[in-house]
This record gives sequence, structure tokens and C-alpha cells, in this order.
Amino acid sequence: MKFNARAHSNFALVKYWGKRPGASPDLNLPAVGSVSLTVAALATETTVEFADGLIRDEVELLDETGTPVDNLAAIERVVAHLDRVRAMASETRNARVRSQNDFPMGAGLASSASAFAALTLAAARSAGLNLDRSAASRLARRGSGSAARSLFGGFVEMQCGVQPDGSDASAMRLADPKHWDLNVVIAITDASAKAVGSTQGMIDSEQSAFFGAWVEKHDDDVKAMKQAIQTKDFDRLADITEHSCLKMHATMFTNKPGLIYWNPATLEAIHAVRALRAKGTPVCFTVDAGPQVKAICPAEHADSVANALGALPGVERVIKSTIGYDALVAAA
Ligand code: 2P0
Repeated sequence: MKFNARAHSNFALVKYWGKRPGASPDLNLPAVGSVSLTVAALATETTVEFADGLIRDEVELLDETGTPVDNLAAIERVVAHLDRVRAMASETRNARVRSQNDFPMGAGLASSASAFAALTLAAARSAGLNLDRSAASRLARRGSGSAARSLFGGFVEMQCGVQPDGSDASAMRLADPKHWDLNVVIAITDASAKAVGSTQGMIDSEQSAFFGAWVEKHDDDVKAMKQAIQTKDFDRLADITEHSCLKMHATMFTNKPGLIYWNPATLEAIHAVRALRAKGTPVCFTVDAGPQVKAICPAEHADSVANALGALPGVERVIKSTIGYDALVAAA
């Protein structure tokens, strides 16, 4: 059977950065938990069919214009994930995979989150597995840590877990998309693929002298963020979001050699967000493993935030998004 899945990207308010020490790389266990928002405007659609007569997996990755992406490392990551599904389902056949993002890949817009969430759902169903959301989230995590969160819409928590087999390291919904009408305004400052991927970036950051402090204080941020979401306390959400983002980047800056994903326009956009907030607009920023700035604000302020960020010289374009819903899968 052929299945098609669609999953949205997500941005962390409290970041995941770093792997659990000593854990198997294949389990991909995070060192810290995280809290994210699912992003409606960014999605991946993936079709998978395990079929007779294929001598190898046939993987076609398409960019937002429908052009095939020539990225061997990305294809190998997809095949490794298909191997996990095959092992779980006792499936011996190869698969045909077609996956398309509607946004730039590998540019700090969490393309691996939506991609591995969609691949997990489509591949699992095509192989005859009937996983609940929690099990699908754990499987998606092995493809990419942030993908575990993209199974769910709304406000999502990823728990880092303590079990050696990762059975408690999965994501769960904290609140429905309708709980709080926030928007994300994404300021694209450079859509090209980054030189250092997140996986390598976070492994390198573990050498930073600040990494221990990052892990030690992390649970406080997760707890405070969950309260801020529950009580819809925007000022608190803003403070924790910026704090978690800057702490994460501090572990990158203080690696040897330091990893700097930001460009001058990233910093311009950060200051522009802070200036808006100082003048009374409820808005905060976050930046992931790339140079794009994501501004988070109540929906009624999204147009003015988008206009302000779009007017900055180094901002190529802005994308406005509501909060996204659950990933979906259906027979194709
Ligand atoms: C996050 N990022 O919480 C953080 C913030 C980027 C910066 O999760 O190695 O691609 O595949 O598990 O999920 C990006 O890391 O890393 C990420 P892997 P992933 O969204």
C-alpha cells in the first residue's frame, strides 16, 4: 500500500541542543527536553510505498519549486530511517519515496522536523505498522530529534526521558493550536543551505565550557515555559524564549572553533524585534541552527511585525504563519 503524509515544521521556544551522553547514536536521545510551536506555513509532504521488484530504495527529494534535490547525505538519512521501519515491521522490500518541502531545506527552518515526521508516518503505514502518536514520535526522533515534536500540532513538549532504550523520550501535546492565537513571522535572511548541520553543530557544542550549565538549568526553562503557555502569559513566554535561544547560541559561539549561524541581518532583525517590544508590541525572537529570525507574537500584531522585519535591508522575505495542526497520513 502507498501512503501519503503531511507534517508541519516546528520551532522550539525552549531549545533541544545536545545528545544524551553515552547513548547510541541510532537512538538519537536528546540531552534536554524542549517545548515547541508547530508552524502551519512550513510543511513536508511525503509518499512511501514498499514494493516488490525494487533493487534498492528509490528516494526522490524535491525542493519548494519541485526541482529534485541532489543531496546524497539526505538520501542516506532517509534510507537509514526506512531501515528502522523495515526492522520494526519485518518488511524486506525496498521502498519508493517521494518527498517535497514547501520551503527551503537545510536553512534553519527545521526541514528535518517536518520531513522525518512525514516520512515516519507514511513509511510506518506503508509497512503495515499501526503506531500510536507516541510510538510514531519515538520513531521519528531516531530520524531527527525535532521531528518527534512535528507529529503534534499546537504547543508541544519533547521529554528527554531517562530510559536507556529511549522508550520515554517522546513528544506530547501541551495545548491545542486554538489555545492561544499566536503567529510566527519568519524573517529569511539567507535561504541557502548551511555549511554545518544541526547534528554536527550540537555535537561540537558539547565541548563548550557552557554546555554543562545549559543542561543543568534547562528543566527550569521547560517548567516555566509550560506555565507561561498554560496561563497565556506572553511576557513570560517572551523572556524564556529569548533566554533559551541565546543560551543555545552561546554554547555554539564558545565551541572551538566557534559556530556562528548568524549574519548581520540576523542581528538587525533581533534588534528590530527588541525595539518593537520596547515600544509596546508583544513580540519576541528566536533563532535556530541558521540565520533566520522567527518573531513570535499574538496574531493581531503579526502584520505590523512582518512589515517592520520585511523593511530591514538584509531580510530577503518574510513568511507569516499561524500555529499548525497534527501531522496527517492517508492512503495515496
Ligand atoms: C530545536 N534545533 O529544538 C533545535 C534548536 C535547532 C536549533 O532540533 O541531530 O535537526 O537530527 O536530532 O532535530 C535541530 O536539530 O537534530 C534542532 P538531530 P535536529 O528545534
